[in-house]
Amino acid sequence: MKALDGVKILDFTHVQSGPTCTQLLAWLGADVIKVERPGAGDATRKQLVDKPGADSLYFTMLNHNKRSLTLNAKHESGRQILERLVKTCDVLVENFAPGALDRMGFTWERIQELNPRMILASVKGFGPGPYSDCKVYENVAQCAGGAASTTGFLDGPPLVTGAQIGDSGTGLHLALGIVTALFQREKSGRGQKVFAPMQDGVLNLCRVKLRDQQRLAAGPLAEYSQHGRGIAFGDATPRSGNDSGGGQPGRILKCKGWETDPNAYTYFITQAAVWESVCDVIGKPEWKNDPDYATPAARLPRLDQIFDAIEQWTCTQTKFEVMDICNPLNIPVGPILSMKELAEEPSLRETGTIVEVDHPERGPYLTVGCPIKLSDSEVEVARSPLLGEHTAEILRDVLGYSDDEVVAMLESGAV
Ligand code: CAO
Repeated sequence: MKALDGVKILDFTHVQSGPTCTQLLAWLGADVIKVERPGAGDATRKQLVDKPGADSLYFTMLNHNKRSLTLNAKHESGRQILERLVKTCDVLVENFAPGALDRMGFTWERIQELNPRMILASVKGFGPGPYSDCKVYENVAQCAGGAASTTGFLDGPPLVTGAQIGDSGTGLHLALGIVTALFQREKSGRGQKVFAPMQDGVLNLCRVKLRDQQRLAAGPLAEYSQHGRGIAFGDATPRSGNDSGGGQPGRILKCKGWETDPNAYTYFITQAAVWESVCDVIGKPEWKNDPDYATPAARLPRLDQIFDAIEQWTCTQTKFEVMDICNPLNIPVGPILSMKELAEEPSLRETGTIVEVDHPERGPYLTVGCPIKLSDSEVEVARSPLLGEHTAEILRDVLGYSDDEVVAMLESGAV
């Protein structure tokens, strides 16, 4: 048994934000029926193609454990099939451009008429306001949600991050909204709308930067490196390079081999509680009792000097040796791991976080499995569906059409 066994999801999502959400629900046991345009399908099937003719990794890695139904929502019979799916399913998830679902004839009012228990879950770029009509992709959301203005170095331009906080981050927010609405429906008997705007999701993940925005009114942000460098703060939360986001100063520092290996670095946090151990490890025992270094407040204006000294030591060790030496002393450090290292990490394979999947068109490939582990709802990662692979099966088994009706629909171009 899986946590979401019996929950039927009508999955009208495409690209990344919506598919991340429905993939997660599928892993947790929901029956996810992905609706795609006949002949074309989700645009990502043919984006960033690495094996000609095969579905791309972009698509396969976001659509595991789903079934694919091709259906032309603008064809009269296609619309009728969709209506039956709305009546049968528990949740409709979509991330079309604003207004597209309404233009298909599926307004919230119509959906409620068809199925008052239906949960309608949507991702859009923005919530109500000046930009609500805009189409939005990942990096636009990172920029509009406050991530880009607070990422990067002080003397450089705003930066987007590799973590897809706009798309996958919003997909996670949406998934939580959906299971919460399912939980509420148990008591209320009614469906509801669940809405996760990407700007809001990114801003939620940048919460600490809005914290700092307000702290600016009380004076300079002493834990930011620019403070120690005597650089004045402006009126908005600045970019802070690799400074740690909390009250314990940290930086990315070079390790042995950095001259040739772009990832020979470690993150190093000078947590106050273990300062004396840090002094011993880096060969600066005299700093333990020196009033310029002994307290966190005294150290804040000297962070450049302190991290230079720590880096002189980290440069003598590999990033893994730094980890081995510091961990037993409770000094928080973390190696900068490349995607190659993560892909090859045995412990991630063992926990199902990195999974090898076989695919009929492309052969075996690696993917990221479910990052949330439930002790009573085990996840088996199954390959993504081929375009329309389950069309006939869904029409027959989920909607109860006869074989003849299925053939007629296939011939009409509705599916
Ligand atoms: N049958 C018939 N028509 C279909 C269909 C189907 N099965 N599936 C999609 N369509 C139609 C839609 O109805 C829409 O038609 P109209 O505009 O004529 O009403 C059309 O296909 C295009 O849909 P779209 O506007 O959503 O797609 P797009 O490629 O132009 O835009 C995107 C993509 C992602 C920018 C936009 O969908 C969007 O802003 N979504 C919300 C935010 C979001 O999720 N962004 C993250 C995406 S990942 O980076």
